[in-house]
Amino acid sequence: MDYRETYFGKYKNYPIREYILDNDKNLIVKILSLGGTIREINYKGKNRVLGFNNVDDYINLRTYFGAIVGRVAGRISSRLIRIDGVDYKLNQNEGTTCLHGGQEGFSFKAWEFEESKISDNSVSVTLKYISPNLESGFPGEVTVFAKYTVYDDDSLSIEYFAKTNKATPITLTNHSYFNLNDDLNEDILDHFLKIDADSYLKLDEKSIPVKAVSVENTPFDFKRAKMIKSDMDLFLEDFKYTKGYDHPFILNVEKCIELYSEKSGISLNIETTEPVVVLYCSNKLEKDLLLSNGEKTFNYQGVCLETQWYPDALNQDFLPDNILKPEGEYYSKTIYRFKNISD
Ligand code: FUC
Repeated sequence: MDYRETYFGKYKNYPIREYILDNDKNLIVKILSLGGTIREINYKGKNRVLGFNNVDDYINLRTYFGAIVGRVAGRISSRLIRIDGVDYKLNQNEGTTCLHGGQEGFSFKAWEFEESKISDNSVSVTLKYISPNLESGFPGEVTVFAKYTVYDDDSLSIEYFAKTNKATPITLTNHSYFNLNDDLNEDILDHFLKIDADSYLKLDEKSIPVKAVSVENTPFDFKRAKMIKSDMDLFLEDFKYTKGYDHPFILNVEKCIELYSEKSGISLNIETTEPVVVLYCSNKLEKDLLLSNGEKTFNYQGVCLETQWYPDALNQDFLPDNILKPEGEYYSKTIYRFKNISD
């Protein structure tokens, strides 16, 4: 187990650090203090996620590559939210919706180093961010910790802890774009994907949930592993605005998600405490951005599997709320386990 740190760049007056968690076997994870961003997941000598090599690209291009997304991941449909009888005006950074915590989202903040730990079978780093009252319009000062742990069985866990001093909605996730091919120039459409979900959320033209629908006989049935492209017919109504999968799946009790590339033989298994995973396949990723290993971006280059609470829960009567109260504590955990089929 090994822990290292380097200087990555500067953002405003903050030095941005890169924290490197290495299990001395097959897995090295690089995390930036900027947005708690996973910049690289090196498994078996190859990088498996999309990332940039400078601070400006992370700030300006707003791809959310590898970042922690918050205070509320996903879209909130209304400008005004009413909490404990008080109206709050949210920042609207995507037309009339507040996407991924708004303009002042957690992804674009310099997080502080809290601690790092090494044990016989794991190495971890914990980052901290204090989100001020009314940041992007949300009520209450929220203190968040994100703990990243790399284990000797080639898994990575991310744990999120948060406290608030006023009732506020909170939903955190990590926005890594996975590509398990050995070559990031090859798209992810022939990755096999399995999602243990009996239903998904149908979306309106602004990608706001309308209702929960059974996956039975729809392209959203991933209960048995199938290639992402198998049923991705872009002429279908479901894909009209999203240009492919960009939908929340309601996970069954097992909460198991599996991604696999036949080309490399590499698989990723995800387990989570969250009720939902949003599947997004970089449908609208800007073209020709320069990635950290020299490749250029294109559509369907990465798969995001964003484990989280139900999107727009605050405004949808058919979905349970995600309000954190001062007496409560937010906790969420997702584990990402890498394997090579030939091992
Ligand atoms: C995902 C999607 C969005 C958006 C963003 C960058 O979370 O749900 O549509 O494009 O990522």
